[in-house]
Amino acid sequence: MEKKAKSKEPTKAKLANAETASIDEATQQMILRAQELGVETIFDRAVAMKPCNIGTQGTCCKNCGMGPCRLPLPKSGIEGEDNRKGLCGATANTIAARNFIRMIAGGAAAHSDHGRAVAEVFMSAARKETDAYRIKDPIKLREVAKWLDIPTTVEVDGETLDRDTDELAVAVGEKALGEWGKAEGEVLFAKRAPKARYETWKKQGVVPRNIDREIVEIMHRTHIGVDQDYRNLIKQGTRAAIGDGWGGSMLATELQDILFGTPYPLATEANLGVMKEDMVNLVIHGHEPVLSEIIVTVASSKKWQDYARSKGAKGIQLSGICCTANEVLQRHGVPPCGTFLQQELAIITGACDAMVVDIQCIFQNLANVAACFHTKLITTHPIAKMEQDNVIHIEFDEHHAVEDAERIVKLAVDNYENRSSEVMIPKQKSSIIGGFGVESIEYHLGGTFRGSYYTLNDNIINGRIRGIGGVVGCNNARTRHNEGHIQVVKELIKNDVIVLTTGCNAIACAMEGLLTPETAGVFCGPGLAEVCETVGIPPVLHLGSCVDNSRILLAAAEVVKAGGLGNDISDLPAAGSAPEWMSEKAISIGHYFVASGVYTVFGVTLPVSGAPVFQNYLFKEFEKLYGGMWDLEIDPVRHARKMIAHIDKKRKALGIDKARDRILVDMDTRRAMESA
Ligand code: NFS
Repeated sequence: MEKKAKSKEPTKAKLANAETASIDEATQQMILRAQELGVETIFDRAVAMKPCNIGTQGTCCKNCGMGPCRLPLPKSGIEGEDNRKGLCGATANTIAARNFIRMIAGGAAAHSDHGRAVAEVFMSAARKETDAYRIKDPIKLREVAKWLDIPTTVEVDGETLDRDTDELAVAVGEKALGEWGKAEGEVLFAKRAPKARYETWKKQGVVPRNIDREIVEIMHRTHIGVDQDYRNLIKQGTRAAIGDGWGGSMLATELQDILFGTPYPLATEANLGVMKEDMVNLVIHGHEPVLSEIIVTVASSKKWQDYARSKGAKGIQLSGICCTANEVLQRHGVPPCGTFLQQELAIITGACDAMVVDIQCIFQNLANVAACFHTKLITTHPIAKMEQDNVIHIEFDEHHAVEDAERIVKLAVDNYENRSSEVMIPKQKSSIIGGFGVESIEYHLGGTFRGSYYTLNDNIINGRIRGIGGVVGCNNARTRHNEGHIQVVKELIKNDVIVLTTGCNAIACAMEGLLTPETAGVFCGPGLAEVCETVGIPPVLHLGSCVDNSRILLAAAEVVKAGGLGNDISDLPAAGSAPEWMSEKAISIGHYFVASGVYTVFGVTLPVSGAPVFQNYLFKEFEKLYGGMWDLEIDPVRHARKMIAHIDKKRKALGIDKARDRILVDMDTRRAMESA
């Protein structure tokens, strides 16, 4: 038989279907545009390459040179004893637990190292080694000082005076930096959790000693032949995750607020349509706001706007991707041009004159995409470089922050005239209100008069607000871009659950127009709509970047403190969610939510399905230990309904499951109720 000659034609790469890849029209248009130009994006790669079935189950061990040992669940399931083991005898539970807590270590390290970098810049600013930064929120400085056990007053001639701000800032910076590696004691912010929560952690032996140590210990315990009990492994994962949420991430948020200003609500726009054809487009991408803060100042200065005009542009348009976007959005109103999955698309517009990146969530493929256009891709962080030759590295240092920012802005402006290909910027963009925080929620819902979370609690108790949903996290190219985010959030607000959002979920909601007060009348249940319309807030509150999930923890602690809803976060009618997670940071966040007492549902997949006993421990047994537990639900509507069911369970336990009749009370009755 004659053999068929093999075709010499290169096989055509499979391409993504734009409509099934994303729910967002701007994204769909740009996927098609990329395909038309022959530029490959993550959407195409996700079609061409399937994930590993064993890795997604969490049961591939490559922690030594004898493996990888692969222990997938047999197709027929496990009947009787589970005899699967690696060469050393490690069970599926041990392997999945080791992998899981290594993900926590990766995520906690990323958040915490970000926090440390901010603390270092904070120290330089406090010591006046740089004049690019100064303390912008002295009130928060004093509050944080108290939590770090630093005296905020001094006695002078028998008089108690406020300590000098600069001197206090140095003391805060030094103490904060110590939190990463101090030899004794425990992470000080753990005491910011409600007392009952702290007691639970004490009882379980998971109060972190310092931030770094818990991460290092994960690496030790997961080395071959060390910890081989999934319960003990995850206990260490819990300690490291608490060290992230209530340590590294919280310090990052607090120090950034002190240094750059505590966010208050402001208006801007979101999606690729914020880029402007007749302006220099400089896109800021990454996570650490220390450089982007200065870029915002430089780029908006008259000097540089004039320079852009001298080059024929109408000015400089900044926009952001990922969490750097959330940082400069919440403090300056810089519009986000997209979520994690849209980073390549911003360049494919042909209008991105420069993209400046720092750390985390940055595709290496940006360099390949930038090479197809005139875009200058600039890395800035000593720990995050790229091997491709077309990438420019301008190493940022806070001691010459303004000079660095000016070099970057100049590169972008000078590149404006080099636009070669036709520009195609999608028109889509939505108006948004972003930049909420623990303080502004208190102000908006409590007012200056009350100054507490009482009003929020009151509305939860009377049933207008059914509960609180913390919906956060990434995009994941294995699922339709933004579909999970939007469906989960819409289902929650439809059922009167107020949503606190951060990270890429926040940007997805922004793009969908959910971050406006007007949304309330359209998508919310009647109770939540009434509250939002009365106080003029959106039903979905943008709380910032992923390290700012610490704001959700602190808001939850405030709700507990305000009273009437139990003694602990685990008593609250609240639930967490990451519908499209993909990063190790998301696993660390999910785990500190759970350890803080929150029922937390993830979408897409969770790498524990190959180890049913370990999975059951996380999904069920954990509730007995911490009051919070994990869950996985791929279908977004069912995902939201599971959260609502949990919220209802908590309402019932609190005895507030039957909403009180909404009767108008006169002042005398109200006074009587309040004094009761
Ligand atoms: Ni969070 Fe922010 Fe987005 Fe995911 Fe990445 S940007 S830190 S990790 S992808 S939400």
